[in-house]
Amino acid sequence: MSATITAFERSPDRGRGLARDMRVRWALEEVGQPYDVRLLSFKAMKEPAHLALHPFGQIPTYEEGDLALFESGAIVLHIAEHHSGLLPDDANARARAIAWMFAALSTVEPPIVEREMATLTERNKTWYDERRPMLEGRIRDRLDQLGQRLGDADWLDGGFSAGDLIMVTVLRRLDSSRLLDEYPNLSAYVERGKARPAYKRAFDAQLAVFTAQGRT
Ligand code: GTB
Repeated sequence: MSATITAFERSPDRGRGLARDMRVRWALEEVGQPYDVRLLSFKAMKEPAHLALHPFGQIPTYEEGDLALFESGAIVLHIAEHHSGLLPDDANARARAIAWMFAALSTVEPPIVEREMATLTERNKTWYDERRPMLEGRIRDRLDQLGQRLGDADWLDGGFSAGDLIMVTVLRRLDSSRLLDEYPNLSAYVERGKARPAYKRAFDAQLAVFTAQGRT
C-alpha cells in the first residue's frame, strides 16, 4: 500500500524544494517506495480534517494504512526504519545516524530558522540591523563545528544515511544567504546530496506542483 503525504498546494518557496515535504519525498525515493501526495491550501491545513492528522495544522503528514504521522523527522525515521537504504545495519552506526538526524533538526536548524524568521518579519524593525550579526554568528558557530566534523569526508558518518538526508535539507535553507559559501566542504556536501538520483526525483516532483499551476 502506497503512503500518502501532504504538501503545499501553493508552496511559498515557488518550487525551490525548501518546504519540509521535500525531505519526506527524498526519503521515499531513496528507499524506492511509491507515494501519493495530497495538496493542501493554507485554509485546508487549519480545518478539522487536517488538524486530526497534524495538531499544528502544518505539512507534511504521512498516512500509511492505519498509521498517521506528523513531523518530518519522525516521518523520515519511520521510513528509514522500515526500508533498507537509509540506516546502517550495525546497531551503533544506526544510533549515530539517528543522532545526526536529531542534530540537524534540533541543533543546526533552529538558528537557521530564527534568522529566516527575522528576515521575514523584522526586516523593518529598528533593531534588525543590530540583531542580524548575532543571528548569523549563531549559524556560523554551528557551520564551523559541522564543517570541522565533516572534514573531507563525503558524509557525516560512513555511508549516506537519513542523518545526511535531513542535514542536507536543513543546510539548503541557507540557499538565499551567502553563508554556506564560506564553508567549501559543506557546500560540496550539499551538492553531493543534491546530485543523488533520489534527491532529483523528489525535487522534480515538488517542482511539478508549482509548474502545473503555470506560475513562474
Ligand atoms: N517541525 C515540523 C516538521 O519538521 O514537520 C515543521 C513543519 C512546518 O514548519 N511546516 C510548514 C507549514 O506547514 C511548511 S515547511 N507551514 C504552514 C503553517 O504553519 O501554517 C516550512 C517552510 C515554509 C516555507 C518555506 N519557503 O517558502 O521557503 C520553507 C519552509
